[in-house]
Amino acid sequence: MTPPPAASLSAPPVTDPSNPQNMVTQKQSGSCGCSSKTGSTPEVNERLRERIEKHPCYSEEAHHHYARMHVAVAPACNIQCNYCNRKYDCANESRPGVVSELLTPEEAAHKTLVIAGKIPQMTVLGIAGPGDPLANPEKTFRTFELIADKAPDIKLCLSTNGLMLPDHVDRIKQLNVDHVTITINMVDPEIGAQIYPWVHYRRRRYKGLEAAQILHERQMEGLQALQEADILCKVNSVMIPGINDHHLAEVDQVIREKGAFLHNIMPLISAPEHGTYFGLNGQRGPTPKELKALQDQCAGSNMRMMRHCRQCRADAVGLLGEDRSQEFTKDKYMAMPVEYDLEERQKIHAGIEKTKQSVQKTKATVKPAEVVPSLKILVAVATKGGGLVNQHFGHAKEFMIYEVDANDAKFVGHRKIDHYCQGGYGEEGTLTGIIQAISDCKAVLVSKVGDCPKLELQHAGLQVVEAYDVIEKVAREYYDRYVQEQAMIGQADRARSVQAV
Ligand code: CLF
Ligand code: SF4
Repeated sequence: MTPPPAASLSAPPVTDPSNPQNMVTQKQSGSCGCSSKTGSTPEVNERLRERIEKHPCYSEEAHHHYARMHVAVAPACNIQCNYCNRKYDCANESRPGVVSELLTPEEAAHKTLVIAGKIPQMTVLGIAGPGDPLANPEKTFRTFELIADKAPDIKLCLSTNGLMLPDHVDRIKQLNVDHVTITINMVDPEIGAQIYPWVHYRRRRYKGLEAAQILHERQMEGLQALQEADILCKVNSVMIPGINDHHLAEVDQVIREKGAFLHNIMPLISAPEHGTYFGLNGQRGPTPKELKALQDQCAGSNMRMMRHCRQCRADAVGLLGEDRSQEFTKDKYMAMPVEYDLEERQKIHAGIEKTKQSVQKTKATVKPAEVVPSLKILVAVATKGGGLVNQHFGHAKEFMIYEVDANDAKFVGHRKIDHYCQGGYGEEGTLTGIIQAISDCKAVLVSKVGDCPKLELQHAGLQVVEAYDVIEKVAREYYDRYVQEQAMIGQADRARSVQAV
C-alpha cells in the first residue's frame, strides 16, 4: 500500500515536544529539530541534535566518524523468526544474531571500558543479542547499570523484537537508555504468520496467526510507550521478497503515525548454509535495486530513512563499515587494562566535531543555490571514514554508493565486496565480483588504484577517479565532468548522423 501524502496523515500535534516524529517534521523542513510546547525553538532543535549527533546509526553523518560496539550478553529469545539461526557462527559473517562469545554483564562492562580507551570514537554501547535483550532483562539491565556508572559519556542502545518491551519501558527510561530499536516486519498478522512460526509469551507458546497477533499488539504498545516516555525509537524492518515487500510501505506509515524517529529497511540475508527456515527453503533476499526502490518510496514521506545499516553481528566493534570484533576476543580483552579516560575522550570528540564542521563547510560549497531537475547517476566510493574519499581500491571491503545529480550527492547504500588486495597481491577472481557488485555505477572514487585493476574497471565501463577529499565534493566534480562528456558525445553523434544524411 502506498502511503498517502504527509499532509493527510493523522500526525500528533506539532506542539508536543516529546514526539520525535514532530522533530523529524521540523528537521525535514530545514532544521535539525523538534517541536516544543511553544512551537519549534532553537533550544529544542539543539536537544535533538545532541541526542543523535554521536550515534552512528541514528545519524548518517555521524557514521562516518563515530563507532559503536555490541556486547553479547543476551542469549535467549522468546520468538522464532524464519530468518534467524543463532547456532551458526563464522568470524567473517556479519549478520544480526551471529556472535563468537557470550559474556556476563561484568565481562561486558570490562570489554566496553577497554574498548572505550582503545577506540575513543566509540560512543555507543548496544545490546542486540544474540537473542533478544528483553528476553534476558536481568543481564541486559545489569550491563547497562555497570557501564552507566563507570562511563557516563557512552550512549546506551537497545534492540528488541518488542514482545516484552511494554513491560520494561520504565526501567529503560530510568537507566537513561535513549535509543531503542524495534524490529517490525509487519502490521498485518496474516503476513506475520509467514515470518514467525511461534512466540513464547507469559509462559505459553503460541503458533501461527495467534502468535503474530500477539507480537503485533505488543510491538505497537511498546512503540507507543517509547513515544510517551520520550525515548528515540528506530524501527528495523527486514525486506522479504514475496512476503512483506509490498507491505512495508504500510508498516512505514503506521510506525510514523506512532512516532518512530527513523525507519531502517534492511535486506533479508538468506543462504542455505545459515540453516534458517528461509535459507533452507530457497527464500531469496531483495536485490540492491529492489531495496533502494522501496527505501525511496518510503523516504518520500516525512520520516527519515536509514540506509547506512550494516546488519551488525551481536558482538560488532568499530565504525559501521569496519568490524574489529576479532581484535577484541575474550582472551585478548580480559588481559587488557581499562584505559577509559573521560577527559581524553572528550578532547578527541571535540576534534572529531571540528572535522565534521569542516566537511560540512566543503559540502556546502558544492551545493548550487537553486535546485534544478537533472540526470541522476550512481558512483561507488572507497572510504575508511571521516566523510572522505580516502581508501585504496585494493583495501576496500565495501563501497558506499552515492546518488549524484546537479544539486546534490546523497548516500543511498553500500555494497559489500571481497577486498581485492590479498596478502599484497591483487586477486583477479575477486575483481569480477567487485565489478558485478557496482555495475550500475558510472565511476569508482578511490584514493589510489593499481594500473591493472584500473584498466579492468575501465574496460567494464567504470570510470576511475583518484582523489583525496570530501566525498560530496569529489562526486559532484566528477558529475559535472560526466555531464560535459555526455553532451560532447551527443554532439558528435548528431554531427555524424547529419553527415550520413
Ligand atoms: Fe547497535 Fe542497533 Fe544500537 Fe546501532 S546497530 S543496537 S541502533 S548501536 Fe546500527 Fe548495526 Fe544496523 Fe543495528 S548498523 S544492525 S541499525
Ligand atoms: Fe533471532 Fe532476533 Fe528473531 Fe529472536 S528476535 S529469533 S534473536 S532474529
